[in-house]
Amino acid sequence: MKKRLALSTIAATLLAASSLGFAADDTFKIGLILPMTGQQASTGKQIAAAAQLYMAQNGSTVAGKKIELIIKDDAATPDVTKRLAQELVVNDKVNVLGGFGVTPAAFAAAPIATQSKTPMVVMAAATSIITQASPYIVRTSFTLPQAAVAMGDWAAKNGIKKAVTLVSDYGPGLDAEKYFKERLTFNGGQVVEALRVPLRSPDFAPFLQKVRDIKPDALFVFVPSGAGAAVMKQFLERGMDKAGIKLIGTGDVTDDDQLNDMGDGAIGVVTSHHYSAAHPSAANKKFVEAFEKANKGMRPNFMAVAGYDGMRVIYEALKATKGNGGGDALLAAMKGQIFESPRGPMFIDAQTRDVVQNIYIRRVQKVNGQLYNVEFDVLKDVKDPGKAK
Ligand code: VNL
Repeated sequence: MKKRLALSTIAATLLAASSLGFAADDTFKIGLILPMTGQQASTGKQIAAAAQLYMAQNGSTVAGKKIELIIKDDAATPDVTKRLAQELVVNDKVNVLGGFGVTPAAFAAAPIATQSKTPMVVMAAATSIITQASPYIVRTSFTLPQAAVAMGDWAAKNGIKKAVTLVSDYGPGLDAEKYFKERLTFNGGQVVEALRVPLRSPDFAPFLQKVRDIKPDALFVFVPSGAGAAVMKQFLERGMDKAGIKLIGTGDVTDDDQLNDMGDGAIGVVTSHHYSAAHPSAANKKFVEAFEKANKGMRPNFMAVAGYDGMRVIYEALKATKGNGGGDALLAAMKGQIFESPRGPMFIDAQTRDVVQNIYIRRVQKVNGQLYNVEFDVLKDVKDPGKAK
């Protein structure tokens, strides 16, 4: 009863806000909700920096509208995300919502996007099902099934018969675990143990000790961006690499934000992902150089590229609607966009509103004295395998 009352109050407020119509002024507001503090702060920092770079490079006036970027910190806490999304829609009257560092944050904001008909550009969260939480969601990051399936194929073809999976115990981790296992098993391999660690303040030590005892051919890991260095450190400290256990995973674990500080022990780790700062294209070279220059040498990671592309999707939608489209028109103009991203070719599938992109197989190598994920194989135009089920 109480819940129903609260929901109807929100709906009434949103209705009142939207019936006022679009602000008669010439501003176009983009409200990004990002984890700028707390455990996922690196994700917020990367996306905010990339969004600001995109604006610096492409100007802040589009189709006669002055773009205003509003960044709010939710510390990856869904209750806060929800409140901020409401405030941005009702008080600030943003035209587009964006950001969303973790899956629970994206889910918390989805009903607000639906009720207020505000396009919501997901720039980080990567659980497959997120795009189904609202018809107003468009995603520019990736999905864990996209990346994990590629690793399941690669592992089986590269002598990995027995694997253990170790994932953060929430949406993206469960997707990674499921799709890696399905694919490895399909290819004749086996997951002998599936370990899940808590998302908040994870202690990897007891889990890694267990893996050491099992001694599989490989340990497949998914942890969210920002947690990879801790896993790598503990893995190496236990001498697991020397014991013949290969570390593999989705590219979240060898995140470009942390990779260069992981030490030479990380060399040789193979992962699958949609973006590497070492992606050899002119567009990426330009992006990485400009990003590093604007951010005191900070290397862009897969979060940054999704923020950058997310801004592009918003800018192009604003151009296509000539500055006077509401939420539905903007959303329609986001669907089906196709362009060259620093990651490679990228496409927003009009049916699913999800990203279709290349998934690369990469190996950590030293290039000019720095550690990078060097791409050596590619699966082209991968759709989210989660959508087919
Ligand atoms: C998520 C997925 C978050 C992949 C991540 O880092 C990540 C998520 C913050 O969906 O919560 O690398």
